[in-house]
Amino acid sequence: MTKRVFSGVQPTGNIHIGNYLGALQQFTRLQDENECVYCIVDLHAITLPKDPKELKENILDVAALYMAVGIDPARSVVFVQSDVPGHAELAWALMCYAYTGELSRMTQFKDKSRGNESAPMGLFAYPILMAADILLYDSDIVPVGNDQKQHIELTRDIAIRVNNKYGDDTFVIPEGRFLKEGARVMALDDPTAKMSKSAENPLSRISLLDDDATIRKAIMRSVTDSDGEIRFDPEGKPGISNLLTIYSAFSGLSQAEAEARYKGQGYGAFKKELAEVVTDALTPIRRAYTEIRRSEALLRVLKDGAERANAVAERTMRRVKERIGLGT
Ligand code: AQP
Repeated sequence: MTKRVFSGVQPTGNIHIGNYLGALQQFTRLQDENECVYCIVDLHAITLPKDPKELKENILDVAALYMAVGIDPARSVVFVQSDVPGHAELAWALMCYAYTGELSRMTQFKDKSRGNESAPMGLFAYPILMAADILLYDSDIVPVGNDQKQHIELTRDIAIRVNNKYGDDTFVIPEGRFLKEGARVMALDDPTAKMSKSAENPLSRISLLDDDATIRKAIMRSVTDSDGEIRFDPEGKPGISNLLTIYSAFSGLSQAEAEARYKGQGYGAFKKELAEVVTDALTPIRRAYTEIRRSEALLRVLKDGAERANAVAERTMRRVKERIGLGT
């Protein structure tokens, strides 16, 4: 039976190779055998303040990037979250079944709020909106990076809780889909932290739209260690291990094959070849992006996607409201 796949990316600029390897690359692969729904999650983006003009542009940037990496709107539903009202509506209902204790334990909230009492409520409630995004489409599979594991678990817990109260077929219980390699790409300037869009240092990441010179510079300056051996050991050698992960993801070689290939060579030579492998892979994406971003078809794709998504969302909301006892 065909499975329903759902996932999303925030329109916050600087989409990087962590987002690509952890999420986007899986999105394109899953299209062949599943019914896929891919969202640009703009409601999530406002959990931290954004410039309205910039946000609008970033929404279209991510939509164009989706297609540039190979998401095909003829096969998959591509749309913007705030164009489908069911996301916010279901999030409110789920909020009434989630516990403040379980949300307080979310590491992403703890990292981003750092105990600040004026952290926005949206930052705290973000995982519930994510649960609504997923459950609204009766999703079976959710391809995401490792950093989202905890939020997927929470989604499952809330869905099971609601099902226990109102009937097993209220929500489909989704499963996270994580890659073995590339599920957590680390920052180039600090391989103990995950690569992130919002990190201050632009050389901490490789953005999909960076030019070749910037990519080379970021890789050549990446933090490694002083023992000079190219070996996969995330605990002892986080920098080199991260570079090997990136190399293997872009070259198609396994980590062991990559390790064997560079055994006995210096870090400089390895980094140079890594930069080549990465720029070779990203150049066609950048070219496709430029063309799609200029095209008038982009807005039509998003409008059509929102209509298709809304049809599914309205069906789910009717079911959920009926079970809970809401409405006339
Ligand atoms: N470093 C990463 N390695 C692998 N996967 C990653 N993802 C994010 N960072 C890495 C995955 O990318 C998808 C989209 O992420 P998002 O846009 O929803 O936001 P995020 O997880 O908050 O991404 P960032 O880059 O870390 O942004 P900031 O700095 O704003 O917090 C998700 O599937 C995510 O797992």
